[in-house]
Amino acid sequence: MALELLTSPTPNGWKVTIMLEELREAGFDVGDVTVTTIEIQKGEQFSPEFTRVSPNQKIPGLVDGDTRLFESCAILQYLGEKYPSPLFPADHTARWTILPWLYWQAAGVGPIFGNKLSYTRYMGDVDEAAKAHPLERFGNEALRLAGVLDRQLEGQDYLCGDDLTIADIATFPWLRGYKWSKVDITPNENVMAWIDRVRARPGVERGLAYGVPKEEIDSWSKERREAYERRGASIASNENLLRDR
Ligand SMILES: N[C@@H](CCC(=O)N[C@@H](CS)C(=O)NCC(=O)O)C(=O)O
Repeated sequence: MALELLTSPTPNGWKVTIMLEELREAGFDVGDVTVTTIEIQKGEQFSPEFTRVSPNQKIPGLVDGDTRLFESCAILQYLGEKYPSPLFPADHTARWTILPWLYWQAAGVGPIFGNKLSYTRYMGDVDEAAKAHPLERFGNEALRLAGVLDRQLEGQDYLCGDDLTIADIATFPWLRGYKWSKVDITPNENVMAWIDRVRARPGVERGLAYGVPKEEIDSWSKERREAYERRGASIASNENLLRDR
């Protein structure tokens, strides 16, 4: 039965499309994945159909037969277990090297870079003075996290050693968007080299092309930038948070 991915072209969505393409690169036949785009600026994440897959009403969601999954990192782990490879090796010790970094991404990098991005780009109707504190707090914490990543990458190509793993796949989409979230991670040389290394992989290239014209993967057109700002503004609005009450 075909995997069904419910997603959107955002950092959390690209984690899963990159994973699927990296699995194909690793030689697995993951089949014809049915990809359904959830238009989050239109509120499709709140539909009863999507909520059945993702009770948290956020993309991505994955359906594999009777299994319904939400949370991007859980989906990466599920796919890694289903298709054993260096992306998530079967070996116990190797798994427990990777899993803390996967949790670190889910609990730290995603929320912190995501909040920094929201205050930097999307909350156009919030007073500048009111934004100053969250911008400072999330900006400083994002820089600290980039420093943690830089230390971890010292002397190794990927987060957990010589191979790309689900921890890299989870972390990469947020770090590569540092200009968009305006977090100056550039002094972290190991991180910058790692971004280039991960980005150069054909599987990553194909995964990032989901929902984005190939020629715009790295250089955004005015239209795309505006579309992201509109979408981000509707997601970041307080109205969106109150939607399900
Ligand atoms: N922790 C979740 C975060 C998912 C998430 O924040 N998804 C965003 C798009 S990147 C979303 O669906 N936002 C819609 C909303 O907040 O209403 C994961 O890793 O899957």
